[in-house]
Amino acid sequence: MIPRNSSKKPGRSPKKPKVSRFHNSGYKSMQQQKIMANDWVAREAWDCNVIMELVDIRNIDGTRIPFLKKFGSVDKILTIANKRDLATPELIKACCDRGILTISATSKNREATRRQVLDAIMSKSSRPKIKVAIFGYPNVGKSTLVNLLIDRKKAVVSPVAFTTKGRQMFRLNDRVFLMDLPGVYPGKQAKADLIFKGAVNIQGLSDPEDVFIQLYDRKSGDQAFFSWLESTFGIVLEGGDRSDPFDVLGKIAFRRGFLLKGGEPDTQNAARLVLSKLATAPFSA
Ligand SMILES: Nc1nc2c(ncn2[C@@H]2O[C@H](COP(=O)(O)OP(=O)(O)OP(=O)(O)O)[C@@H](O)[C@H]2O)c(=O)[nH]1
Ligand SMILES: [Mg+2]
Repeated sequence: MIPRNSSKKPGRSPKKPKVSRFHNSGYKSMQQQKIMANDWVAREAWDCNVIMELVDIRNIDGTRIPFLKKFGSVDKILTIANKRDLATPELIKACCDRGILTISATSKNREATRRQVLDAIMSKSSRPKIKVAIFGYPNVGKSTLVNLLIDRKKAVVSPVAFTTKGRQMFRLNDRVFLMDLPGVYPGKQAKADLIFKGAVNIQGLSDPEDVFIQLYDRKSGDQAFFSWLESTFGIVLEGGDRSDPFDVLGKIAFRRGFLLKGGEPDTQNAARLVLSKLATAPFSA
């Protein structure tokens, strides 16, 4: 169904893909999943009363889904920034200044968070029954938020991107129904960008060292990045140590005991470890 107040009329309604066509084993299949998931977006966004766009507070603009606007009136879109516990006070303030609600779906203060989100949903629709579809990049915390809102651990949560494979409907109360959806992201993006956004299954990467080097080049002028490497992996990076990303990986490998036959550092494994830890780093690309 196309909403009456939709500014753009879509052409042909996209076909809903079969759940079995979704995959979760590496980068290539992730691209396939994205394309299929975009079909879901079209379908689900038309049918629901509120489109919740969950973004990562550490990279609000980088984790938005602009094409949601094509599938429903802008008034239906409710943008919420999650993972506030990982953000600096400056980031939180910038978000508030933009009028975006900030939450932490893993907060201990569950009832207050639930109330805030529920109020925001209610402010978007006055219908007797409200169907809310939750969209967002993989790993932004959609399923975690669903569990918080329904106060049960019904949606599967994990730090691996693309955990949710199909849509799942949950009843929040007599009035509000929530739909958890697979992660989506717009357009073709560099792998390094997606990793910084937590949208890549790191274990499925065949070239973690190459990706680490890309990230390293990008962050080489950022003191916060080096401080994070030092404190997270228990290494010391003096001026000269910073020039070669392989030296950094070598230090991390030795520190963690990742060694190959003959005592060489296993830099592939070290790179994979760094990339996976980025999901909880206090900064973004
Ligand atoms: N620190 C922190 N971690 C969070 C927060 N919300 C979710 N997470 C973590 O982020 C990871 C991903 O959470 P999910 O709820 O599975 O994310 P999702 O958006 O449903 O991911 P997909 O189903 O893969 O699209 C899990 O390890 C969560 O514990 C938060 O507010 N703060
Ligand atoms: Mg999920």
